[in-house]
Amino acid sequence: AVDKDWWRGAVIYQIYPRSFQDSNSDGIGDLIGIAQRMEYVASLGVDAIWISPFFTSPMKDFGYDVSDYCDVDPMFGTLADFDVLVEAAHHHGLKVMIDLVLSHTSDQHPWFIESKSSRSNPKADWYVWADAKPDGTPPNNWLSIFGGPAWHWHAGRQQYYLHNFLTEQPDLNFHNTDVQDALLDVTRFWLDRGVDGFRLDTINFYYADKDLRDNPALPPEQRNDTIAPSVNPYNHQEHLYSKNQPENIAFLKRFRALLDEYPAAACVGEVGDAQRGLELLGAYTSGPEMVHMCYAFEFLSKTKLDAARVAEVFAELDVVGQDGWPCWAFSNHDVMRHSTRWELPPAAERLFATLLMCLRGSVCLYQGEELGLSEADVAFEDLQDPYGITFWPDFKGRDGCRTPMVWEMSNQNGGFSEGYPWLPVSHEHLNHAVSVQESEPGSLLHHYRNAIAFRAEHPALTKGSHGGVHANGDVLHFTREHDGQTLYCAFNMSDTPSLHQMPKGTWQVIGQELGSASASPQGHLHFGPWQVCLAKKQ
Ligand code: TEU
Ligand code: CA
Repeated sequence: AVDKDWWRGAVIYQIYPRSFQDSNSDGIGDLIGIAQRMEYVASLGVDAIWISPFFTSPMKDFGYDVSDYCDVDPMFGTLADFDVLVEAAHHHGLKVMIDLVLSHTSDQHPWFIESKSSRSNPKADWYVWADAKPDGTPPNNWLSIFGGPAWHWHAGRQQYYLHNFLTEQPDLNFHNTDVQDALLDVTRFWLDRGVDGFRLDTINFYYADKDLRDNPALPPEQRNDTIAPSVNPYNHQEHLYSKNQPENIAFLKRFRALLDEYPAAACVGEVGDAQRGLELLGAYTSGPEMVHMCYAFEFLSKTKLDAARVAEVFAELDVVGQDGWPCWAFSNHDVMRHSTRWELPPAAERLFATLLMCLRGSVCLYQGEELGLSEADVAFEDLQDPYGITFWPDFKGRDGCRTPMVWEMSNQNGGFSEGYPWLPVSHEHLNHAVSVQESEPGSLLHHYRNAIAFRAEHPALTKGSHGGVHANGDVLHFTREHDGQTLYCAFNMSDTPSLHQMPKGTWQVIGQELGSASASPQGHLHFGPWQVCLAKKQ
């Protein structure tokens, strides 16, 4: 029987195809390379892979600018290679999720080429076009995440078009149902080809306000400056009309209805919103006709993840409702790797790995996270990310988390490629290569395997509810419960020892392979630095 609920509590391994494994020595990872490494991915014990975009693309945003949704970019291979990859994944019991970038296309997509050709062609209204103000300036004050106004002047049509990201990523007009239908056809194409699910890029950007009203300024106390406002004022605006429009829900319901025609397809929607993230997560995932889960940004920020912060996030999540299903991540292809971002000592990396595997929700692991890779130092001359090139040195972009995966220490490119890698392999990373950690029983890689296996063995962790997430000083603790199984999870999120009292009841300490602390008969826990305690109710 098909398990329709496979995504609930799943561990999803994110693969950035350019940087995973190169099979033909051109210095760029590809689909056959991924297929060749499926055994490794399966050995981690994860449930699924999410592959960042591999579709035909001019690569202005490294694949997040799609010019043909139904084909593979020659750089990554062919549709036949994709079939090989799906077969390899399924052979190892892994689900395949692909990354659908539906909010915008590349400016080289045939839809856009047609749309820009006149104001009267059949696709004239497929993108968000608007006249200039009388003085020639853009129709409103919306800004692009990647810098400057969100509007680009097109001399041919004598109009502006909307782009929330690069100028080469024009936003589709979701108010037009033909656009929606075309995107659902794309989705069906991949479902028919055997994919098990989707990561949906920027679902909160699908619709733009029909009247294109100006965005208000964001109150100072809500501003979250990752980049100085003098450099990029994006975070000083409340994206009230360019984002999070109520109509998104209606489209997502159409999307879900299509998925439900297939036996067990699931999706995770990406909702990046510094202010309303959890509220939107609740709105988009609560109920069987909504998206299955939302990708949560709460643990991707610079804010140090201490016990109080984790408790606070879960308390907020309780407000949005127990129905909502988050998908947590500490690292991805857009943010600084978390070991560097949070300056974690090795013992803390282990604690965080265990914690991630104990949270209610699903989990994404980003390639190399299981090796404890740090953010790579990429010199300006080697930068590839347009976001980094624009804002250097205030913001160094996303290349530091996108350098190639390291498989072998002895090989100069870490076994990634026999060619010249598109981004340099970090020399520091070589010490953490898979081959090194495989042969060390106490390595972080083995710790991740143990933590993932621990999660998989306990339905309370994958499917269970939690009885409130609490912070007692530096100690984070909660219970997880499912079908008569109750687990207790406690984490000393600090480099100083700590005393903690377990809840009433008889508990058997488990998870010794994860360094679980033993308790006194009275339930006293003497935590060492960054130690955890996992226990099962008798
Ligand atoms: O990222 C979306 C994105 O950039 C947001 O998370 C943004 O940082 C946030 O909303 C700011 O408030 C996705 C992809 O992951 C990224 O690689 C692409 O560049 C982007 O979409 C555009 O497709
Ligand atoms: Ca290649």
